[in-house]
Amino acid sequence: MRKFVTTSLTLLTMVFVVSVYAHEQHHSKSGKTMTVQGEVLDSACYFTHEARGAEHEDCAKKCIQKGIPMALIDSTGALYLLNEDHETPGPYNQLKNMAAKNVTVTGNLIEKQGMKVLFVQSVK
Ligand SMILES: [Cu+2]
Repeated sequence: MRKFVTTSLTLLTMVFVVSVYAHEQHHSKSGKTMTVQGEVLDSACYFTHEARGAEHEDCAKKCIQKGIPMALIDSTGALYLLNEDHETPGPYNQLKNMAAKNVTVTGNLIEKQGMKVLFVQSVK
């Protein structure tokens, strides 16, 4: 009986370790780490009337607080939708107070159907 319990526990541990490993692999395979320097935009005002910069800061803050998705635009005009990395939500939340500011964001970049999404891991 004791041997049965020990064997069962060992098997359970192995299953757990393998599934955790598979999960990690899934994460690292689905994108690439990238650092982007640019301005934090509220996507609603940028997409509808290209609003950005210091004059738009107050509006951008309100839009972002309402939950409108944030985007980052770099000096070449490339746009990245910003998203939360579930394992490190802090830096993404920090960006919500940085509307219209120039920031350096490092994260996991996933590109699908022509859309670039940066899962924020750190902010400078
Ligand atoms: Cu706005």
